[in-house]
Amino acid sequence: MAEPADGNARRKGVILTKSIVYGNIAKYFGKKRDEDGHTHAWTCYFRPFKNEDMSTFVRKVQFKLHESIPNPIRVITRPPYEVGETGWGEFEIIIKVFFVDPSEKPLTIYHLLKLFQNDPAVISGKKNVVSEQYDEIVFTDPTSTMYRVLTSPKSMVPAVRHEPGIDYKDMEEKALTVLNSAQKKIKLEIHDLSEQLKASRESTGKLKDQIEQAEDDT
Ligand code: V91
Repeated sequence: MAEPADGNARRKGVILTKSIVYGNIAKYFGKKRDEDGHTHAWTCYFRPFKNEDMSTFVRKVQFKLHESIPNPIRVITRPPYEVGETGWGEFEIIIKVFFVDPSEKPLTIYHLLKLFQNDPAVISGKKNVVSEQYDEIVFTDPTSTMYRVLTSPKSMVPAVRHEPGIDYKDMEEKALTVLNSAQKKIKLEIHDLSEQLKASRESTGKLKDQIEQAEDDT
């Protein structure tokens, strides 16, 4: 359906955030597979922190895997946004999130695929490796289109599978501490820059007056 004519107008001063979790889970086969030497099955994912259907504001999620893996660029257009593979080694996966509004810059996330952990329960194959990060997407001055899809009430969705044994509350608290201190720092920078701008405007005004005066004198 077509957007309203002002769908691209930005809501100045509005900040909306979305809590997310991304990472991977890995399961050891218990041995090196004869056919291809692969040792692990893994899944890399991008999920909402809270239960919600992210397809209302996410257009697609692109996972860029190691180039030696067939079809290394995997595009997922509907939840769950995840890629499952088998392999033997760790490498960086680039997760690129595209939003419903094409004028919203895609988000790029770097995740190091983790397969190994020095834990007897993991080495024996009894426990899976989980490596994930909590983060927040910050939409500053969203377009009307983004504002609408980010704030419209969501229908109920099946529960997201969060891995057992992970302290999400602790992760969220730690991430929020980092984000709060970053926000304070940015506020200070904005304050300093406004002061600088004010001073520049004053000196521009004075120079304009001098130019006018000089022009009047000729
Ligand atoms: C690492 C299974 C390719 C280098 C040392 C890996 C790809 C790249 C890797 C893997 C680095 C596979 C294939 C056909 C199908 C430390 N692969 N890079 N699947 N980390 O597991 O491991 S591992 S080829």
